[in-house]
Amino acid sequence: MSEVQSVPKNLNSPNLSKEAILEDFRIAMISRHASLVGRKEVFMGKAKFGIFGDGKELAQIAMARAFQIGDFRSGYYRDQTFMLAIGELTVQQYFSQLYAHTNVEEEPASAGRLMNGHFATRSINEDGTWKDLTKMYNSAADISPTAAQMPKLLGLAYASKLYRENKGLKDMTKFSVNGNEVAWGTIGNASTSEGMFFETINAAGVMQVPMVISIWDDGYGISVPNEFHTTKGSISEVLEGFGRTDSEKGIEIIRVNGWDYEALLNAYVEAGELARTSHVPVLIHVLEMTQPQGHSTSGSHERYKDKKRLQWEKDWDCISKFREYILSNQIANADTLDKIEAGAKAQVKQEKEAAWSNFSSEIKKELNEVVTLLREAAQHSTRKVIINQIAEELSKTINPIRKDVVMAVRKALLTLRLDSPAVKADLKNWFSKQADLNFDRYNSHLYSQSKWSVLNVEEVPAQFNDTSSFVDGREVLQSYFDLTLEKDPRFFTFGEDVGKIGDVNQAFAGLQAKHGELRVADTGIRECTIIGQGIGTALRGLRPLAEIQYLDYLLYGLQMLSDDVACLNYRTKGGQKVPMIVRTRGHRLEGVWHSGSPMGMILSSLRGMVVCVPRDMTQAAGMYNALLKSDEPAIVIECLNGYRLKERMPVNLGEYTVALGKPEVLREGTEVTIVTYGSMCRIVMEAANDLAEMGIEIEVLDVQTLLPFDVHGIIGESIKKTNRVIFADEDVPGGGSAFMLQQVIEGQEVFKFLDSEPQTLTAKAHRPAYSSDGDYFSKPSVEDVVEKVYAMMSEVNPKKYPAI
Ligand SMILES: Cc1ncc(C[n+]2csc(CCOP(=O)(O)OP(=O)(O)O)c2C)c(N)n1
Ligand SMILES: [Mg+2]
Repeated sequence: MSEVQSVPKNLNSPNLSKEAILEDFRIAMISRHASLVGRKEVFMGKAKFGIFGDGKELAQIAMARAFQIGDFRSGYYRDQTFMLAIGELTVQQYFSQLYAHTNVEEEPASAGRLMNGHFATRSINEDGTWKDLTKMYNSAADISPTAAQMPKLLGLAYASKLYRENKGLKDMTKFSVNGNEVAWGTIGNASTSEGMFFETINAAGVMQVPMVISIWDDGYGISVPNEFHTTKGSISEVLEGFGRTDSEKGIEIIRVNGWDYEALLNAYVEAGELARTSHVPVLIHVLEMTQPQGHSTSGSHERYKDKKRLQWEKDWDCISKFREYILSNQIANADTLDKIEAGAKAQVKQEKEAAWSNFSSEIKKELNEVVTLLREAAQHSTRKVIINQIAEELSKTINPIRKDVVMAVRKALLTLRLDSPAVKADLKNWFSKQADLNFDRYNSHLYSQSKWSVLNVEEVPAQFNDTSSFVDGREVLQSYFDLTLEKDPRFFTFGEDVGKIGDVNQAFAGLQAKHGELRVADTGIRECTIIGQGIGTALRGLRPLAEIQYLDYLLYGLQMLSDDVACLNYRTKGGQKVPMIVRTRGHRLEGVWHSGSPMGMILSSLRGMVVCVPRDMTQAAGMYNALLKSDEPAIVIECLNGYRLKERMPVNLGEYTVALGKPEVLREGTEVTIVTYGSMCRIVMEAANDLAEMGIEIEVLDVQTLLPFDVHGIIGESIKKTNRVIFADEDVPGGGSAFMLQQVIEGQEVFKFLDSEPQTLTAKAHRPAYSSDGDYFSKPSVEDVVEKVYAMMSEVNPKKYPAI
C-alpha cells in the first residue's frame, strides 16, 4: 500500500493529555460497536437499511478536536464518529434514526425521515426563529447524492468571508464572530469523481474561503477501486495544480494516513488554524482507510475485495493501530483499554435497547389499541370472524410497524362497510386521529410552518401617481434592488456578470460601484456552486439572491435545488431553513437555449420551494419584497423579453408586495377563463382584444405563482362564472399547463361547472427554433389563442361562431 506521509512538519504536537487520548479511544470504540451492532439490527429485520462509519473513526476524532463552536460541517454518511465526538449525536439517537423514529426528540436530525448516517443539527427553534449558531456546533443536513454536500460547503465557508469583511453585518451576532467559523466538508474518495466536487474546489481556490475538505479514502466506491475513479489513482496528486505557492493563492493540500493518530491530530490542527485565521481553503486527503463491514447492509465486500486486501484492512484497521499507539507509548496498558472497550460495548447495547424500546413501544401501544377496538367491533359485527381474524393476525406481528396497524384498520373498515355506523365509530375515530398524527409524522413541513410562511406576508398594492414615469422594466428592478441593498445588510447578490456590468440585463447596473463587491459580486460560470453559495449563506442567516443567467441553464443548479433546498425543511422536520432566492429569466426570446420555459420540470423537482412567474418587472419587484419578508426558498423567473418594455415606476417601491399564491384578474370576461402567467400574459391580453371585437369576452387570470398555487380558489370562482377554461403557457404539452389544470380540476371542485372540455394551450413539444419565425412556429401566438377560444365557442354555438 502507499506510504504517503506528507504531514506538515514544523508543527507543535497537539500534546493531548493521557485522559484526552483515552477519551478519543473510548469514542472510537463506541462508534465501532455502534456500527457492528447496527448491521446486526438490520439483519434481524429491526431496520431496513444500514450504512456505517467503521474504518473511518480516527480521522473523524482528529477533525472533531479541531472543530470549534460556531463551525459548520457538511459531510456524508460515514461521519458518525465525528458527530458522536462533538456531542451532537448520542448512540441512542443513532439507533433511533436506524429504526426511523419519527419523534424529533429521539431523532433530531430528521425525525425518522432520512435513512441512517444522515446527520444534522437543528439551527432553528420550533417557532422558526434562529438559534444562536455561534454558541453551538453546527452540521448542515446531509443528503444522499454523492458529492452534493460540496456546493453548500462553499456557501457555508463564504458566509464567514462575508461576516468578516462586510462591516454592515456586525450586528448579526447570532451567526458569526468576525467570520472565524470554518466550514468542514467530508467526502468519499470515489465521490470526488463528481463534477460538483471539482467545481467546489476550483471556486474555493478562487474565492479563498475558510473550508477544510477531508477525503476519506478507503480505495473504493462500493465495488469500484480508485484506478477507475481518478486519474493516477490519487485525488490529491491530480489536484496538485490547485496547491497554493509562496506567490500564488490556492489550496493547501495535506496527505495523511487514516490510522496515524498523531499525524491526524497535527494535520487537523494545522488545517483548522490556517482556514480560521487566514481564510485559506485546505484539502486533507486521508489515505489508507478501511471498511471493515463493507459498504452497507446491501452486500458483502468479499465479492470484490481479494483476500490480500481483506487481510490488509484487518492489519491496518485504524482502531487496532490506535491501540498499538497507546500501548507502545505507554499511555495505558492493555487491561485499561480492554475495560474501555467493554464499557463502550455495554453503553452501545444499553442505548440501543433504549432506542428500540422507545421506538417500538409507541407502535405497540397503537397496535394494542387497535386490537382492542377490532375485538370490540367484532362483537357487534355481522363479519365477526373476519374482524377477529384481522385482530388476531395483527396481534401476532413480529416487530410491527405503523403500516401493519393502519393496514389492519383499513382492511377492517372495508370489511365493516355494511355494518351500522355505531359498530365502526370507534375504529373510524381512531383512524382519523392517527391520520392527523401520521400526516405530521410523514408529510408535514414541506413548506415553512412558521409565521414567516409566504402565505402570511401581507399584500401591499403598488401605488402610482401622476408623477409616476414610464421607464424600462429593468429600471424598476434596479431601483428596487438599490433600495433593498441600502436597507437590508443581509441581502446580497452574486452570479455570472452580475458584478461589474450589473447582470446581462442590467438590473444591477451601477450597484456594485455603489454598494461594494461583497454585495453585488461576479462569480465564475458555475451554476451548481452558485446555488451552493446561496444555500450555505442562507443556512447562516444571510439573504442571498443567487443569479442564474438564463432559465435554460438552471439545469446545472437544479439538482442542488431539488435535492437540498426544496426538501430541507421537510427532511429536517423544520430543524433548518434556507431562505435563498434564485433569480433567473426565461420564456420567449431567441432559440433553443434562450427561450425555454420548462416549468413542468421545475414544478416536479422543486416542491418545497416557492415558484414565482412574474409577467413584468414591477410585479417581480413586489415578489422579491414579499419573499424577503418570508423565510422560504424561492425561484423567480423574470420575462427575458421584458427588460426594455416600458413600465410605470411605482411610488411605494420597497414597500409594496405581491400576494404569493393569489392569481390576479387582468381582464374580466364572461365566456372563457384563460389562466396563464409570465410572458404569455401579454399574448393572451392581445388575443383578448381581438376576441372582444368578435363579441367574445374572455377573463384573463395571471396566476403570479405556480407554487403556492391559487390558495384562495380564485380560478374556480372565475370558472363558475364563465363555465369554460383554458390553461395557457409556453412549456411543452403536459408541463406547466397540465399542472395548473390538475390543481384546478382536482383541487377546486369545478368539474360540475364546466360546459366545455377544459383545455390547455402550450408550445410545441420540441425546444423553440431560432429567429422570429422559429418563435412563431414553436411558441403559442396571439392567433393560436384566438383560434383556440373561437373553436371552443364555435363548438358551443356554431351558428353564432361558424367554423373558421
Ligand atoms: C449521485 C449518486 N450516485 C450514486 C450513488 C450510490 N452510491 C452511494 S455511496 C456510493 C459510493 C461512494 O463511494 P465513496 O465516495 O468512496 O464513499 P465510501 O462509501 O467509500 O465512504 C455510491 C455509488 C449515490 N448515492 N449518489
Ligand atoms: Mg470510498
